[in-house]
Amino acid sequence: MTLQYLLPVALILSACSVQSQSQKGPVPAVVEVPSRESQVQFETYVDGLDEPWGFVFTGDDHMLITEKKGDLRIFADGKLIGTPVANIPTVNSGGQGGLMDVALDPDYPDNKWVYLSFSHPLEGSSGPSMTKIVRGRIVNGAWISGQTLFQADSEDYVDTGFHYGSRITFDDAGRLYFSIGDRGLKEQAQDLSLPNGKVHRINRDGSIPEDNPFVGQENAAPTIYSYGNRNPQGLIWHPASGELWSTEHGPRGGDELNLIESGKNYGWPDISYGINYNGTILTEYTALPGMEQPASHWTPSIAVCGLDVYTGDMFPEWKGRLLVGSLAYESLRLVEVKDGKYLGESEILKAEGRIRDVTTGPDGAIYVALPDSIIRMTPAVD
Ligand SMILES: [Ca+2]
Repeated sequence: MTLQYLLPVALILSACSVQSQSQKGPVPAVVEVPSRESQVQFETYVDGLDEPWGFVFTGDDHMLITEKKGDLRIFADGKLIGTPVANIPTVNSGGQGGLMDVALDPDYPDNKWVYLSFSHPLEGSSGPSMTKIVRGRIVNGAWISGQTLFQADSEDYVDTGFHYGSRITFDDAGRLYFSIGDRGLKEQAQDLSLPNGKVHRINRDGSIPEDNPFVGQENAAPTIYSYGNRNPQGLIWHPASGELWSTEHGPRGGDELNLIESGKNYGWPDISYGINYNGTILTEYTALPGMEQPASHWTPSIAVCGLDVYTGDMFPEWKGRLLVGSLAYESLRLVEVKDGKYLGESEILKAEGRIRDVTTGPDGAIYVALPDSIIRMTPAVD
């Protein structure tokens, strides 16, 4: 499908520059962000962490937590175990790399599979690296039965320390989605033969779903689900709507909320609401034919990281809304979406530290990873 689809688009691009000018700015930036901070209170839940990147509940008061430097920590019965999990894969923790997301199999109570994403070095713990996905089980504090589910070709490993993406989520059929950022090589986000700048979809055992959009297409990686994604560090399947949502970092401005759909092109770097970090123009286009618009964008950037759907009962009116973390603004946003559209947002936490990850707990509280801790947010008591 896609070669026929791409070639006409390339022709249209050159013919349509006047028309696309008139398409500029069809999606307004987020402006109104009322505060609902007074509706919540919070307490420290896990202390003594070193740059937690991802975390997941394995039961009430039980968690697995990744630390960027390369440790997987166990929180059990309300206590952080001193010794990290033994024998997990070696990471390249340089730059933005490290041990990144952790997720549980949809049938975890039965099969105990734990999934990890990390910046995998070709050799040792430095040098060329790429996002890799593995699964294994944790028995007596050690990683066992490890399986590689996704690993890029070694010639596609790169020496930058940027934009690993790395979020993992599962849909209701149990298929695994993960993101890889553009690794700082922006043009490669449009190259379907390369793994970076994409959202990927695989089965839980690492096999490739037959209905993936680029299966059977020459010079396209069959794991690719969407492309033109700069650095998605938020990715979540919405259990009620069946939609796949992503937040991705823009350059300077242009952080995006995207509804990710099969085979679609999210435009990076050909369209963006952002500019280069040095203030120069990155692209004159915010919209072009054949490229998806974000559902909304944050300009200036808030540095979006971590995304979940609120699914608990503690805040009944927030059910189904997105929880969006922000590094630079140290802000947790509650975002309302409906039928794939952005409806608005409010701020429910501010200035407690850079937010790397967020999740609804089994008790319905909201848990947020800060630079050295995880906090628990509950309804404010009058
Ligand atoms: Ca985009």
